Amino acid sequence: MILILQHNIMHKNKYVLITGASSGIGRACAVAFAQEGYHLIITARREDRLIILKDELEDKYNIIVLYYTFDVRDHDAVKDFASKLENLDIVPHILINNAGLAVSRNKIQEGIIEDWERMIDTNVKGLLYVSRYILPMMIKKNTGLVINIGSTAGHIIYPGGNVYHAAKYAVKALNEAMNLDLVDTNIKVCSIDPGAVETEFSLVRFKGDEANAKKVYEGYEALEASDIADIAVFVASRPARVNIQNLIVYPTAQRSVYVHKKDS
Ligand code: NDP
Ligand code: 8X3
Repeated sequence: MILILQHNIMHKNKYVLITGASSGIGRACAVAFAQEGYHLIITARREDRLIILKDELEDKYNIIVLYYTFDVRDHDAVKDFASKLENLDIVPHILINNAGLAVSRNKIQEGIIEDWERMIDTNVKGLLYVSRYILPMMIKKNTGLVINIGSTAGHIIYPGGNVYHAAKYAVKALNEAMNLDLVDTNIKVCSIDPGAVETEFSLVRFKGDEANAKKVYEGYEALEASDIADIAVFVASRPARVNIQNLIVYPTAQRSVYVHKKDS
């Protein structure tokens, strides 16, 4: 309890805004930053999960957790969310652009257009919408950090990954661009680019097919969502002069696109 109170004093009144906090890496970031005593603004589409998380973290860490339910692909909803924060006079100190997904693993010539739209609209346009409305608020305070959750899929291609790769290569480009655009501010920008992390990612990719999703993580130890959250906390705890632009993080059993499975 004493430790928790000390942390709260350290980060008093600093908010971390996390998109996609209802599951996986986003949820783990919420827990990790709550442990550090930050207040949270958690967002996603599934309200029931956000409410449970809010109650759990407020009780445990004596912090404020605000939740907002919206789809990052919905430009008007994102704009409306940002203006609600402005009306409350709340400016996030840290923005974690995490909401994202892959859908299917078809070849381009067999691709499903709707899946492509979901990937590009969520991973790229969603990140842009949120950044467009939150960054000006952060710039006014001239302090803070943006963490973009990219992927090793933004660095190297595997078969069937096509449009997901295109989206994550775009996140890599936007991370570099954001760094340049903010060079005359004190706002730091980092992308954390993980390899395989066991979350609901594959369940979403395979449209609820649990058996197929499970196979992705069989025969080796994938990263856990909390591994990425710990790294986000590390990035956020560097001195003001240190800007980590990009971190690539693989499970030990994965090197580039190769995963060493026990039975392989
Ligand atoms: P999960 O499926 O567990 O979590 C994804 C989160 O994104 C959920 O909270 C979901 O919330 C939210 N989300 C998805 N679409 C939208 C949307 N349109 N609007 C708002 N929120 C949305 O997957 P991960 O935690 O693994 O994924 C998080 C990020 O990490 C993604 O950007 C992913 O690309 C990236 N990543 C994942 C890796 C992995 O192996 N798992 C590796 C590298 C990167 P809800 O459905 O409630 O809206
Ligand atoms: C998610 C992990 O391996 O599908 O970005 O690229 S992977």
